Amino acid sequence: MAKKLVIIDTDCGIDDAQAIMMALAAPGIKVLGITCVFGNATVENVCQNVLKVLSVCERTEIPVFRGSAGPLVGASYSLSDHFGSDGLGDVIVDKDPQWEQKVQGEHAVKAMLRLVSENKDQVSLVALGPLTNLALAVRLDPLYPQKLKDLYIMGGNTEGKGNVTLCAEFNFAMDPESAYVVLEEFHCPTHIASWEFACRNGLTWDFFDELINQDTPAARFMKNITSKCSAYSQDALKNKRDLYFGPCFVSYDAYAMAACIDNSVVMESVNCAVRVELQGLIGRGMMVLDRTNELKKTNNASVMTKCDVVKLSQMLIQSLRLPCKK
Ligand SMILES: [Ca+2]
Repeated sequence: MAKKLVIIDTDCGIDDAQAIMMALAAPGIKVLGITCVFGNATVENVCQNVLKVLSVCERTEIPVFRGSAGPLVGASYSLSDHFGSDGLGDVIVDKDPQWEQKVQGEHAVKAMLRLVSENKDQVSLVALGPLTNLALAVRLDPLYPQKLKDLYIMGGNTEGKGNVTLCAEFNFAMDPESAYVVLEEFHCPTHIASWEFACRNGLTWDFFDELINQDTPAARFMKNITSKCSAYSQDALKNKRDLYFGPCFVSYDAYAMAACIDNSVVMESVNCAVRVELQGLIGRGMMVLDRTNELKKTNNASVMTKCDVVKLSQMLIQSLRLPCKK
């Protein structure tokens, strides 16, 4: 069977690392390239993080491209230290001094355009960070979205619950204009794993312990990068997620990746137009669902609402059994 072709656009924090490993472990997936964007860390750190993940999984043949270092407009918010200042929990001591030579010379946005032109209608794009690279891609080639097979986004919110601001989810809040451009102009099948969707389909901390205590290089790596990270400290009072949804283990980006690998992991979704609020004192960056077609938009998105958590758990377990021969 032909493999599904995937480009991963990432701001490689810990959950991105998990999602990338999920793609690497999936027998039906071929990763054409990984494009980097600022977000959980600087784009330079993100590139290093992706290279590190590929090295742990022994998949260094996959090309890595450096992309946008900041949002389209202004400086939206300072970089998050949710996953540590380097994005991977500030525990990696053996940083690769040669990392820059291992990043491709081609810019991430150009690579996104080229890889899709070479494989028209066959590529699934999985966006796990701020959407800056995607917005630039559609500016350079307005027909770019039509050349994609489909688009999977981790980002946005459906209930007005924010995690970095009162009403906005991190990836959209970091670059609201880019999120707006993508939701308006990517007229391809679009699947969104929102923040609330991930939180409402969280897993137990017992499962997390089982996941990271597997005896494999990838699991040991995941155990190491989560070991000193407050996001994995199980302290119920630490963040808004636990306040709103109760304590649970949530690997955000894994939800979008799981849906791309096997769409049956999505048990229910809402199909409607979506838009990002760009103004407002407290609403900037918030995603709005247009269930009654007030906006008269011609493109809809499939907004995930219910996840098959058993299937997701199996995919997560499998993803940390790397490296393996495909
Ligand atoms: Ca991410």
